[in-house]
Amino acid sequence: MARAHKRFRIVLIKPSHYDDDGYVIRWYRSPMPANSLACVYGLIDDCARRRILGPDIDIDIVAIDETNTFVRLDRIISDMGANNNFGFVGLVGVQSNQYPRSLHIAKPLRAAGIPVIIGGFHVSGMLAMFDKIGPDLQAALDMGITLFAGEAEGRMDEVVHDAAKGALQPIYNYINDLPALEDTVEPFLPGNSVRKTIGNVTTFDAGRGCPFQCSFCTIINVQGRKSRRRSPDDVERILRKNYEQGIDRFFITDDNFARNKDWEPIFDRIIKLREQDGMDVRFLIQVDTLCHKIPNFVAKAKRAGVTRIFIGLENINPDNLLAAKKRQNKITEYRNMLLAWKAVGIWTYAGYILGFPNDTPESARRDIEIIKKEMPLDVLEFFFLTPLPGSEDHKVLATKGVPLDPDLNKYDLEHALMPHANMSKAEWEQLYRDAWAIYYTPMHIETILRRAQACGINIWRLAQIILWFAQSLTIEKVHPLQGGFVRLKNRHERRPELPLEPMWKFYPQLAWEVITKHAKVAVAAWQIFRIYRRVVASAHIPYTDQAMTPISEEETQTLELFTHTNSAREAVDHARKVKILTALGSVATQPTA
Ligand code: B12
Ligand code: SF4
Repeated sequence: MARAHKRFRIVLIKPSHYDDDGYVIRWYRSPMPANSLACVYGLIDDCARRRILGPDIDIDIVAIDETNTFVRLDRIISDMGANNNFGFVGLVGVQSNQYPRSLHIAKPLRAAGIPVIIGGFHVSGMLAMFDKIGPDLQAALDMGITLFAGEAEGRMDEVVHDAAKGALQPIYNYINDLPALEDTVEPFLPGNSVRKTIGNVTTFDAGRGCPFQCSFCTIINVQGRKSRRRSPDDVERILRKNYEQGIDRFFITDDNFARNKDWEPIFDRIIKLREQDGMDVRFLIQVDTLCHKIPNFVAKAKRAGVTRIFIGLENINPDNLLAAKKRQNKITEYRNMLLAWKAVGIWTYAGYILGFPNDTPESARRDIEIIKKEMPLDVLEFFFLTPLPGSEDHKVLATKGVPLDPDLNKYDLEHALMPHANMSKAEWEQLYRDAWAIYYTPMHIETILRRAQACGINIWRLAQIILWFAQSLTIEKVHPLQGGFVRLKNRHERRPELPLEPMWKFYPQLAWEVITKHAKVAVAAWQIFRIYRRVVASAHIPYTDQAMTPISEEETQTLELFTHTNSAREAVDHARKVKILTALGSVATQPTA
C-alpha cells in the first residue's frame, strides 16, 4: 500500500509597495525577476529535493512576485487552512519601502493562524545598525511574525524544521555570521515565473560585499565589505540551468562586480561557454568608476558578453563625493572610464544622486548640463539622497534626532525624506522632476544615439531603453527601475490607511488613465523613433563631439567638469601630483644598466 503523504506548503511572496496614490505598484510584465526571490526559492527547492522533513512529507513551493502577480490572500488562506496551516508564508527580500506593504499582507494571514516570516534588507539593515528593536520591527513581532536577518544560505533547513514543528523563533539573527557562497545552492526560478517579466532576462548574484565605504550605502552593513563569491563552476551551473529553459540574458546583481575577487576566473569561464560551447549569453553588470584600471577587466567583460554596465557615478562635485565617503569616485577618471567602455561598444547606465550637502537647485542643474556636454554617458538615472535604513547616514541622522519622514513606504529613493540645508522639500522635488527633463531633451537623445552609433552600439535597443527611462516618471509616476509594462490596479489593493474609492470614481479614472498614458507613450515613442531614423540615416558621416574626444592634458584647464568648482580644480591638482610622484617613483626604482 502507498504511504500517506503529508504536504508542507510554502508560499514565497516578494512584495511590491504603494504608489503615491496608495495603490500597489503592479504590472502585466515587470522588468526582471528578483534575485532575492530566486535565492530563497532555490534554497527551499533544495530542502524539498533532499526531503528534509522526512520521506512522508512533500514540500510544495509557490513563488509570487507581487510586481507582476496579484496576491490572492483569500486563496492562500483557504489552501493553507485546508492543509491545517501546515506550512508558512515567507515575505522575501523585503526592502524598507516594501515593509509597510509586507505587514499589510501578513495581517490577514496571521489572523488566520498562518506562520509568517519576513526577510530582506529592511530587517537585516535595522538589526545590523541598531542594538534595540525599533517600533517597526516590534510591530511585526507583536503580530507574531518571525524576522529573519542575515543570509539564508546554510540556514534554511533550520527554519523549515522549526516551522514544521510549529516552533518558529521570533527572530533568526545571522547578521554577524555571513555565509561563504562557494558551492552553496544557486538562485533559481522556474521558467513560468521568469516569463512574467518583460524579456528573457533573469538575475543572479555571483558575489556579495563591497570594499568601499559610501555613507549612504546599506550593502556594506548588511552583506559586508569582504568579497564572498560563487565559484566559476557555480556560475556555469546557473547559466546552463537557465539556458536550458530558454533564458540567455542575465543581470548579475553584485553591487560591484569589479571587486568580486574572482571576476577574472568567472569571466574566463563565461568566455569559454560563449566561444567554445556556443552559448550566446549576455550580461548587465554593476561596476565602480575605477574598474577600467583593473588590467583586462574591460576587454574580458566584452568577450564575456557584457553589453551594458551600471555605474554609481553619483555626482560630479568632489566635495559631495567626499561628504558621502565615496573617495573612490574620482572625477579625473570619469571620462577615461566612460571612453574605455565606449571603445568596446558597451553602453553605460549611471546613477546620479540629487541632494548631496553641497547641491543647490542651480548647481545640480548646471552639473547635469556639464555631463551632457562633456561625458559620453548613455542612460542617466536620478535618485534622491535617501537615508536608507541599514546605511550609516540613516543611523547618524536617526541617532541625532534629525526629523526623517516616518513613512517607510517612501524609502524608495524617489522622495525627499529629510531636511536639506540649501533646498526646501518642494525645491528638491522640483529638481528631481527637472533633472529627467533636462537630461532627456530630444536634442540630447539624438546626441546619445549618435555617440552610440559611432561606437557600434545597437541603437535600436538603446532607443527603446531611452524611451523607458525618459518617460517613466512623467507617464507612470515611478522611477524606471520600478516601472513595467502595462500598469495594473485593483480597487481593493489600496493602503488600508486610505479610503476604498467608490466604483463610479475608480473605474472611470482608471479608464482615463489607461487611455491618456497610452497616448503619451505613443507620442513619445514616435518622437524617439523619428530621432532614431535621423541618426541611422547619418550613419555614413563620422561623428564626434566634446564628450567623445580622447583624453588630453589640456582638457583639465578647459572642460567645465574640471573647473566648475574649487574642489574640482583641487581634484585635478591632486591627480596631477599623484601622476608626477608615481612617475618619479618608477624612474627611481628602474634597474640601472
Ligand atoms: C538586484 C536589485 C534590484 C533589482 C531586482 C530586485 C531584486 N531584489 O532582485 C531591481 C533593479 C528591480 C531593483 C529595484 C529596486 N531596488 Co534594488 N537592489 C537590488 C540588489 C542590487 C540585489 C538584490 C539581491 O539580490 N540581493 C541578494 C539577496 C540574496 O539578498 P536579500 O534580498 O537580503 O535576501 C537574503 C536574506 O535577506 C534572506 N531572506 C530574504 N528574504 C527571506 C525570506 C525568508 C522566508 C527567509 C527565511 C530568508 C530571507 O535570505 C536571502 C538569501 O540569503 C540590492 C542590493 C543588494 N546587495 O542586495 C538592491 C536593493 C535591495 N534595492 C534597493 C532599492 C531601494 C530598490 C528600488 C526601490 C530602487 C528604485 N527606486 O527603483 C527598486 C524597488 C523595485 C522592486 N520592486 O524591488 C535597496 C533597498 C534598501 C532598503 N533599505 O530598503 C538595495 C539594498 C540597494 C541600496 N541602494 O541600498 N533592485
Ligand atoms: S561602491 Fe556601491 S556597493 Fe560599494 S560601498 Fe559604495 S554604494 Fe555601496
